Amino acid sequence: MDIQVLKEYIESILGDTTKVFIIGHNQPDLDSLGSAIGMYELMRYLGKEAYIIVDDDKKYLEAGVRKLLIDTVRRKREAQEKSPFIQKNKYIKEADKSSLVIIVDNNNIDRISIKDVLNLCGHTIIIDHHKINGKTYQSDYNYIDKSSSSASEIVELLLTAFNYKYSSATATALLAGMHLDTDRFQAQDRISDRTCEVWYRLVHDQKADRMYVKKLFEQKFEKACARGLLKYNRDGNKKNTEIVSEMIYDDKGMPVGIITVSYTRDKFNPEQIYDSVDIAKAAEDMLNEGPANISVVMGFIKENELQISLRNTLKPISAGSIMEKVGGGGDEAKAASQIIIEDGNKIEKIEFIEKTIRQIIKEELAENYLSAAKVESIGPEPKKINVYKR
Ligand SMILES: [Mn+2]
Repeated sequence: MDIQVLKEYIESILGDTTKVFIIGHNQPDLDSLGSAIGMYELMRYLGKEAYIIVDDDKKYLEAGVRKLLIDTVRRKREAQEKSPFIQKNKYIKEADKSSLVIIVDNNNIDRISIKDVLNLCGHTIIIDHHKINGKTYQSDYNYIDKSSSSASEIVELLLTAFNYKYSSATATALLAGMHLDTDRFQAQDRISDRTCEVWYRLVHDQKADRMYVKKLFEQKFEKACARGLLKYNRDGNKKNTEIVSEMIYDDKGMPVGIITVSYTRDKFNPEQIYDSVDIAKAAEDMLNEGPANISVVMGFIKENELQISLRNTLKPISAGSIMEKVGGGGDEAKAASQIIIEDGNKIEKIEFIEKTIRQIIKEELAENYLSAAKVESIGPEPKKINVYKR
């Protein structure tokens, strides 16, 4: 891919363009937001009225992303400029045939919030580094370079192709995007010589704030602490995690061992909204840190949407087949389900769902563990079944 071609394409259509709308994927990450901020600054430099569309509710954004977004708005306000960010409804009001939409860090049409109103604008461009697939949108010009570490890397190359000395704040946002998608420059296979050149320009020429980027990633750590609060008891006898032992029997019906299942949900703030990934990770943590062979974590991911994540270490139990019974799915080791909880007594409803899952697991164990000899660990960190000594 040649960045000059992208530059020339943008120049060729910009004369007829009045407004530019930049959009990353839904539930934006730091690369999506960082590359959007970079394109915003370029469009402003080229004299265009520009906007970044983020239609996600701020409170559901990942902590680091939310911080970068809020700090960007604050910085603009301090410089007496308007916020770059708008929501979908503003796009619908403002877009017309002289508008350009630039999609960054995404080429999947299902992952943009303005999918159904994309035809309001006259032109579209994609700038991305993800694989193309059946959902790839064919814009007027698709610049998709899989050899780039990140969309932020491509946007930096474009800024440089325009010979534009972008601000330190934009360098910082782009650096955050590259950090995320290269796993903080640990993922060797995603880093090229070009990645290193871009990094050098961001940090040394444009003075990206490396300490700030570090803090954005620490926000993730704070979330990990939130995960800890979800798992462990906060007060006296009340516990968020309950360990349940299920007996297993031999062929003669004699009890020969115990399988432990942990059930976790936030009993102190039952309506607390968690990140979907945190719930899944908490279920993994329960296997790695606790005595459980099977762990179940339940928590809200939206006001009325409950997620159940299940992790399992034992064959022939299948996490997927348990979750299928409550409308979800997965494989042997990992499975999940998302359930819409209509208004009414939410807590009662969660308790009922938990009871149902306990029953399903009990039945699943009864079906599969008539003989303890069948039990086989499928890891990742195998826990021994507590077998009775007789
Ligand atoms: Mn990316």
